[in-house]
Amino acid sequence: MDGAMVPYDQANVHVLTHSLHYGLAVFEGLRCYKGDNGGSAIFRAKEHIRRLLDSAHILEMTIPFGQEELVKACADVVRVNKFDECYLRPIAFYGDGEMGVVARNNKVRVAIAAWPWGAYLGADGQSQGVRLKTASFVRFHHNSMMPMAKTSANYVNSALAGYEARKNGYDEALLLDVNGYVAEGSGENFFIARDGVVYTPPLMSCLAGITRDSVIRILHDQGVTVKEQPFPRDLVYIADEAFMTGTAAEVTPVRELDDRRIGAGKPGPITRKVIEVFNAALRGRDPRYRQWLYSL
Ligand code: PPE
Repeated sequence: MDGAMVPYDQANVHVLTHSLHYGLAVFEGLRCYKGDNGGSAIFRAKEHIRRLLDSAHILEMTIPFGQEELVKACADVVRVNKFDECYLRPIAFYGDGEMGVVARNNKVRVAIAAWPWGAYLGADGQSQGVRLKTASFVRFHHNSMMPMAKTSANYVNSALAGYEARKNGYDEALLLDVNGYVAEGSGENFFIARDGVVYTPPLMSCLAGITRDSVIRILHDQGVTVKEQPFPRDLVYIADEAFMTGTAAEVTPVRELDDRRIGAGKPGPITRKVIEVFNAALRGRDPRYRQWLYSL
């Protein structure tokens, strides 16, 4: 925290922490995996920290550490906790001092936490596929919030949609953009496959997911055509396959949207192949993707 290693009980902030009140914080989520060779590695650490710095740039927030220092700090946090697998959460936020929405002189604080985190959408969901509901809340336009920045404030929209879906008995929400096209899940990017072609929404109204990028690369390497283009919810209803991607969710198959079964209602061949190659990449089994691993 702020450059020093501190025990959990001392990693505290004041209740007047500016970002707690106004949501001006940027964060990341990374996973560290134990490789087949016995050593652990953080998946695409540099890319995640780059996105953290990009998110801060969008907010005009100056993080007092560089990319290399932050990547190294992530590795240190895993090491001192003696984890071989975990989730990592770097966050940068304005500390206490001045109050008021536009106060900008408070110190920018940076913390990195780590904890073990299992299947984000449940173990059954990860193996059998999850059930989604189209959210009544629309994913915000780039001129009201900044979907490309991973800001804490953006997650109010995600939480509203995510709670709504779960309260109604679904596993997760699918949010549409202001034009009515599919945007993303509350914490995941979204893909469908139809007739062997994979579609995912372009980088409009959604986060530039690092898992999304990894999966697109994997699909290209498998010779599968990936089209980054807008599509509506009814194309999802008639898709052969669907899946969500995210650091927490990894690659999670989707078996239903709005009570319509997608394809055979179970993980399809393209989804299963992506999961297989992705898992091999995470654990250092596939030499093509070794440069994605930051070894501890
Ligand atoms: N969209 C959103 C809105 C999102 O929050 C995430 C990650 C993604 C897409 C996928 O991005 P990436 O992780 O780079 O592939 N969501 C994070 C937060 C989850 C949470 O509940 O906290 C995550 O997966 O770490």
